[in-house]
Order: sequence, then structure tokens, then C-alpha cells
Amino acid sequence: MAEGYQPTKAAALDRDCTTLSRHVLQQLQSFGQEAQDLSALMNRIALAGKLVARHLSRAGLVEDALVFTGRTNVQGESVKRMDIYANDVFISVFKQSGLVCRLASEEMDDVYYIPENCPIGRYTLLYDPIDGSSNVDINLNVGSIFAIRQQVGDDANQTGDDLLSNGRDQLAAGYILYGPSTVLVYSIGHGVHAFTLDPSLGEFILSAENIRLPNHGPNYSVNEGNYWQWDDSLRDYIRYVHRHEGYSSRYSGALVGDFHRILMQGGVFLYPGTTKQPDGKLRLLYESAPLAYLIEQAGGKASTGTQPILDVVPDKLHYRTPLVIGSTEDVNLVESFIQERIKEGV
Ligand code: AHM
Ligand code: MG
Repeated sequence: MAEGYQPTKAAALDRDCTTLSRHVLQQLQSFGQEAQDLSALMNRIALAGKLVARHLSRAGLVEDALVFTGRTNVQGESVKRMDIYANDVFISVFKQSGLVCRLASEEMDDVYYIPENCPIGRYTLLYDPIDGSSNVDINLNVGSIFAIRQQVGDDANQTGDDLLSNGRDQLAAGYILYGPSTVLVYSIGHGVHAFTLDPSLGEFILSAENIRLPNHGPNYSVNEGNYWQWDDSLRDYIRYVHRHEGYSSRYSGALVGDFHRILMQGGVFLYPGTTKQPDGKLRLLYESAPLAYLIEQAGGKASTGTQPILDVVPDKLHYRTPLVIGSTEDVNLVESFIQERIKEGV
């Protein structure tokens, strides 16, 4: 009898073949409508990531790609051409998708509606198109952060009010890190998974599944130049790590990169309030809440210092919160210094 065809060992092929859309369907163990939608949404986000990665890789060669536009965004920050390019890429990949009626981003004053999608598009994309954009000029890592929420109600008056809800309403969250390789990390509530862009295939391929961060890690990541502007509780914490063995300071100026290190190795990232910015710098809907969703899925913790980030309800789109995020024990330690000062009434 002739020998039947023997396919290549499944494990070897899976290593090269688990694409993002296939992974989403596997996670949900369904081919139902919501699974198909989430798979298609993730595919579009991946396409945006590939377009931004391609543009970034040639940014130094493209005239004017790196310069400021001369504009400031709604938060008074200088806007770079790369911020605008990436912002528009995310809008364009969702046009005619029938999936996303609304997008809200750090770079736009108000919610952006895609009218042709609105009768059927039941999802909203919240995103920071280029996080850490000051790193672009010097060829260091930057990222994009995203969250997907289900639209509640028809938003007929286009107020976007249903977006002012807590982070537990996120259906999916993740980021794309543009580093030596481009890595997409996501969760749809079934653990945290990383995909690496294989340039030869033009596909994100599964590279780490069910990532869990340690309960404690050596890294602390904070802009210590703001020390003079912090509350005493934060200064207490920093003095503590300076006086104990086993801590490493790591701060790249791009949250996505610093967060990725914490996710993979453990430790804590902090962006506390300062005297100039009492609520810190980071925006809840596009930065803190998506990363808080990921860290909880990976067994870690995210806090404002006194409250879980995922419980915070914003009163405006561009709402900011202080952020303490990472390994549970390390976040607990920061919180304990804050509680100590609260007890003392300082
Ligand atoms: P951005 O989204 O406008 O780039 O701002 C967010 C960034 C984070 O990536 C980073 O952690 C932080 O701002 C750096 O701010 P600072 O220079 O104050 O440390
Ligand atoms: Mg940004």
C-alpha cells in the first residue's frame, strides 16, 4: 500500500503560522459574529501597525517626516508629523470596514465619526497613535496603544458620552512596539499574547502566549527629573529603592517600551502627579486603561496610587490619571508609601 501524505509536524508549522486573526478565533473558540468581528478588528489594527512601522523605518529619509507641525493638540503638546501620519493611518484602515463607527485618539479634540460605518459599526477604537513621539527624532522605540469598546446606544447626537465609562468595559486592548522588531501585544480577556512582525511574510506571527509577569521584579521606571515636583510619598518610595539592593532604574521616555520591559521582566512603571500636572501626564482612555487591562490579564496590577485604574470613570475624553503599573508586589509597595502619608495626614 502506498504511504499516505505526511504533513510537516504540527508544532513546527504552528510556530510559523499562528497569525493574529487565527489566534483571536482560537481564543474565543467560536466562529460566531463577535469572534469574526474581533478577528477582523485585530487584523485592521495589525495593518495600521505595519503601515506605521514601514513609515518609521524610513522616517530619516523622508523629507519633513520628523519635524513638528507647528500645531499643538488639545492638551497643549506639540504635534509632530509622525503623530498625524499615524493618527490618519488608524482612521483610514477602518474606513469602509463596517466595524468601527467612532475613533477617539490623543491627537483629536473630539470623537471622530466615520459616517458610512455608523449604521452598522458597533465598535469604537480608542488609541494613542504614536506614544513617546519625542523618541522618533532620535531613532529610539515608540509605540501605538489601542483599546476596543462596544458602542452603547446609537449616540445619535454624537456626544460620545458612553465612552466615559470605566476600563472594565474594554473588549480588547493592546499595543504595538516599534523597536528592533515590531511586536504587537494584545488581550481579549483570555490572557496576554505577543506577535512579532515577520517582514518576509508581512504577517504578525505568535511569539509568546499567555504572558505572566513575576510578582516582583527589579525594574523601576519613572522620570526622576520630576522628583522635586512629587508628593512626599513618592519621594519616600524612590528613597527606599535607592537604599535597597536589587533595583534597576530603566526609563526610555516611551511608555510602551518601558511597559513592555515590565511585562516581560517584572517591576513597576510610574507616572505620578506633579505640582505642574497633579493628575500626571498619561491619558486614561488611550494609555492607562488599555495597559491596565493588559497588566491585570498578565497577573499584575495597575493603580492611580489609591484606586485601581480599571475602576476610574473619566469625566472627559482626555482625562488624565497618575499611573502605577506592573508587578503586584511592587505596585503594593508604592501604594503602601502613599497610604502611610495619607494616615499621617500629609
Ligand atoms: P506622548 O503620548 O505625547 O508621547 O506622551 C506620553 C509619554 C510616555 O510615552 C512617556 O512615558 C512619557 O510621556 C514621557 O514623559 P516625560 O518626558 O515627562 O517623562
Ligand atoms: Mg502620543
